[in-house]
Amino acid sequence: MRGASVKPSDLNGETSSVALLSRDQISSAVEDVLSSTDFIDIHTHLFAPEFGKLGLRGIDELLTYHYLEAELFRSSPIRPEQYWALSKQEQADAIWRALFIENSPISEATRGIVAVLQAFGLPTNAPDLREARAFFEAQPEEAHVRRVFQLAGISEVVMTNDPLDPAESSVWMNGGLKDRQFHAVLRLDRILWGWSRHWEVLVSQGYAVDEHASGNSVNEIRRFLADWCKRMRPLYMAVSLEDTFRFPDESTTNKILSKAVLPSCQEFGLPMSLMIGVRRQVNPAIRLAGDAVGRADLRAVEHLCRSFPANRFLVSLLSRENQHELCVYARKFSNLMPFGCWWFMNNGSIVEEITRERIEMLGTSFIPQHSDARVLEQVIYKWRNTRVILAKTLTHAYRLLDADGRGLTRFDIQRDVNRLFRTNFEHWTRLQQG
Ligand code: FIX
Ligand code: ZN
Repeated sequence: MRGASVKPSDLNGETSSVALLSRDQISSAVEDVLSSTDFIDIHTHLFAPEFGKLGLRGIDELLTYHYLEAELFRSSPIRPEQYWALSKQEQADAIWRALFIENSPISEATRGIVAVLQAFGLPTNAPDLREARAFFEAQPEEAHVRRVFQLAGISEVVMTNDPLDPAESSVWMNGGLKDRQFHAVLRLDRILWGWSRHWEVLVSQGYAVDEHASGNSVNEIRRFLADWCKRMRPLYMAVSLEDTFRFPDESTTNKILSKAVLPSCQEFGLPMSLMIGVRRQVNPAIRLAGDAVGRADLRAVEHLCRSFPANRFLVSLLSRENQHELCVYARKFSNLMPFGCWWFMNNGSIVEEITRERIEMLGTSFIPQHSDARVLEQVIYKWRNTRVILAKTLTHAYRLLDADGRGLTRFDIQRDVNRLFRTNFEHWTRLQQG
């Protein structure tokens, strides 16, 4: 059974979880444990069924993922303004033609589509999308969600919930989240770095704030956060930040972060997730695909971890060049939890490198991956790829341990995998705080 943690007392005999594995058995034991353990997907852009059309699924959404849109403009003469004028189905057709028929789909994102089609027994080289469309349209929503989770080997996913998004807030105001396989996250981008464009929305909701977050604004933002925590019951609060993010400084972002958000996180026992390193809209013509990456100054993370020792920080960084520093800071601050290989980091070669480095520097005290899925079925290929890389990196680490003279059991492997993909997160959130 997936997700069950194995206790030595449950087992006996030669094949038991407490029998020492030979060097040759390590690899298959690791693969076995990884494939039989359900993971928690700690950061996605998926929505529970009660959020209706906000939840994206099916072949047209899969193909028009912004990772693939970026690739389309490299392999087709179509210009962005022509592409945006097409219907969703026409866009998907254009991407299928350019990236799957006229070229081999060997990039990470295109292979992902092939893996999803294959998982459902659909043709991976069809001349058009008719059969795939008919299949996805015929799937009853809730049963399909369960099947996808099962194929992906995940028990729960964590959403990204923006309280200032009118489409979302109407759901929260009218019953909110019910599905127990989805969890909420209070995402604060519009408040933390978009304050000058969004403070009036808070005013319209009855909070007495001003443009500079001065006077009583901080208390009012805390009241706003308290109301939304009650409504959403989030597992953490979150923000994505540019590579130029600094802390401390005199910005409104830092004022709201240090005087409202972090004290509220502390009050409600919630970690704060910082995703740092995006360079927004370097090419606005390609919309969501137009963001890039920049190396961040991690002294900001250092200051935050030191100045707010009672707060816990989940941190993911977009630049490959920042990854080693993050491990070093995690060794200095136990209130810092590195997580995931975010966005441009989520490619096999880089995931392997980062994960190996994290294991070497942090043992099992980090969270290796999240999917960042925007379209439901993406979790199938993203988690499959993660398991393949993790099997390699964990096997490597265990073989080194074996060579150093410490025998290893399946129980040890199960305990480590549980920690990496479940309990490190559960212990930091109310999932295991009652
Ligand atoms: O800010 C974020 O959470 C990012 O992950 C996304 O907004 C980004 O567009 C993405 O989809 C990356 O995978
Ligand atoms: Zn994301």
